Parts: sequence; C-alpha cells; structure tokens
Amino acid sequence: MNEIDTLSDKLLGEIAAAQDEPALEQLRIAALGKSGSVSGLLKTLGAMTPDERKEKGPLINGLRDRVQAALGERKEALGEAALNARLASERVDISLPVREGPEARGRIHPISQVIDEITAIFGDMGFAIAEGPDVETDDLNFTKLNFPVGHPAREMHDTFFFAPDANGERKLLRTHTSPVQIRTMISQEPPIRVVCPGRTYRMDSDQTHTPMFHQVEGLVIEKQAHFGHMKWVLEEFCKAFFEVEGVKMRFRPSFFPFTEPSAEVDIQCSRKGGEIRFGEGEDWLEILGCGMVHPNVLRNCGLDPDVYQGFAWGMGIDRIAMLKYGMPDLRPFFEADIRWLSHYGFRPLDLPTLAGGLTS
Ligand code: 2U9
Repeated sequence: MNEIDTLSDKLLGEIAAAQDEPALEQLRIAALGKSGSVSGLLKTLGAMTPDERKEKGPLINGLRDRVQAALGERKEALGEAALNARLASERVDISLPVREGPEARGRIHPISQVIDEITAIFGDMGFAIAEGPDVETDDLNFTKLNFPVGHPAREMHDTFFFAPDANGERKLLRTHTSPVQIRTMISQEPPIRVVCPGRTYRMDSDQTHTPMFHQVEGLVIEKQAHFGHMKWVLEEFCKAFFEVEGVKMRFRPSFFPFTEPSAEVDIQCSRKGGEIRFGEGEDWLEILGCGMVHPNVLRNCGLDPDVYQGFAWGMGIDRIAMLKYGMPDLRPFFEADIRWLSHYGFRPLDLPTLAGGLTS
C-alpha cells in the first residue's frame, strides 16, 4: 500500500470515529489546514515533473476530495445526532396533567368555611357582621348581660381571668361573643341586625370541649321584634345551612341570664347506619340556644324595654361544622395537620354564596 492510500485509510478512519464537532474540526485542520497532512501532499505537486504530476495529481486531489466529503458527511451525521439528543432531553410530554400551583393546593379550614357559610346566609337576610376583642372587661362579658356580681352563673362559664391591673380591674378572655352585641347596642341606634362570629374561651378541655372554641351569635333589636320573627329567622338559617327544603324545629324552654324567655333549639334528623341527615327522620339534635333579650340587658345598654324588643341566639361553630361535614373528632381542628386539612378543607376559590351554593 502506497503512502497516499495509507494516509487516506488513516484519515477516513479517524473522521468516521470522531465523536463530536470540535474533534472533527481538529481532524480537518490536521488534514486540510495550512500545515495539514493532505495540504502537505498537495504542495509536493509543484516540485514534481509533469509525468509525476500526471500520475500523483489525481491521487492526491482524489485524497483531498474524499477527505473533504468524509468531513462533510460526518459533520452532518454528528449535527443530526446532537439535534436528536437535544430533542430527546428537552422533550415535553404535553399529555401529562398540569401540576397544581399553591392556590389550588391550599385549603380553607372547615371552621373558616362554616363562618363564611353562616355570614353568607345572614348577610343575605340583611344582617351586618360585627366583631370585637377577645380580651374583654367583666362588665361587657357579664354585668351588662345581666349576670349579677357574685352570681353562680358566672361560675358556669369557667372563665380565664387575667391578673388585676393597677386599678384593680380584672380583664378576662370572653366566654361568649355576646360582648360584641353589647358594644353594638351601646354604639348604634336600633334597628339592629348583627351576627357576631369569633373565638371564645372557657376553662374546659375534654373529648368534646377545647379551651378555645368558636361561636356565632345573632341579635335583632326593633320596636316590634317578637318570638315568631326569631323562629322564622332560625328556621330559614337551618334550611339554608343544612341545604334542605324543610326542617322541623323544637323549641324547649331553657334559662340564660341575658334572655327571657329562653329556649334551646333542636332540629329534626335521622341517624341511620351511623350517618346523620337533617330535614328528615324522627330524631332530634340540639344545635343552638336563643331567646328574647332580657329587659335588664336592654336597659343596661340605654334602651327602653317598653319601646324596644330584641331577640338573640347563639351556637357553637365547631359543633355544627362537625355535624354538617361528618367530622367525628374535635381535636384535629386545632392540630394543623396538613393531611387532615387536605381531606376536610375547602378549595379557596369556592366561596360560599346562596346563589352559587354554599358547598359547591
Ligand atoms: C345580647 C343579648 C342576648 C345570645 C344567646 C345563647 C342563647 C346560647 C350557647 C350556644 C352554644 C353558647 O356555644 S354555646 O355554648 N348560646 O345558647 N346565646 S341566647 O344572647 C344574647 C347575646 C347578647 C346583648
């Protein structure tokens, strides 16, 4: 084998084995560059005799053409392989489901959901929402609500008291949201229609009680307000909240210092197969307390009980949330367990409205 064939085999072998474009460029320079092996051979043509040139010229030019062609083909093949590798690595499977963003993964706590549902229902009936501080005075939490000083009813509430301040005043954590209604009555002229959701505190902790719990209370003050109005409001609320066409209600006489007469209210339900359903069946379930505002309470807020009448009610939010959404245990409400919340929580953009449905 002559020198040209040997060089040709070597170069074509190296070109075929080149792994990437930079390696191929190195080979091109080594063969066809200014001091390349093939360029060197081409330069020898000038010094040859015409006969030698006639014989070697086509061989050397042929070598150059083959090397050039091989470089071009290899370059094309490497470019195609590089493109295929990139297409494979950057491939996007558009059939994959879209990954949810934080706004879709986050959940509304059932207590917040139930507060939103309750305020949507009463808001639709023309009630305003009122809020007040968690830390209250003895006067607003008890005295103005007709709990006489030293009266045993104060003990019923198992109150968390703060240490007395410099004036000897002992603040407390409100035991009900009723001080919010007292503040409303003192600061606003009747007619008054408010609902007051919020945190309340009692020194009580067992399977069905937590020291902090949630209540919603309502108050109506008008000249002509009477017990029949209250029954209608509460019945409309129960139908809307439990999303049923009709519900029987039972008003049992009761006692609260701040209302007279007072009642505890049960709603009709069925308990079949461990599942509770409202608006059907023969069983009863207590869901709230209510009554006509006591004349002393009206007087304590500067209203003449011979001119104004009022009715009020109160219920535990945590309890009715458990009933409506079938949550068997109260304790996980306050454990901030993301697994519990993703099971029982609600989608943030599904706001409860009467028109769109409370629970879509
Ligand atoms: C004013 C006048 C009257 C609010 C009322 C109830 C009856 C009641 C309980 C239900 C379950 C509290 O969470 S619970 O333990 N509440 O039974 N609440 S009437 O009456 C008021 C409030 C404010 C000025």
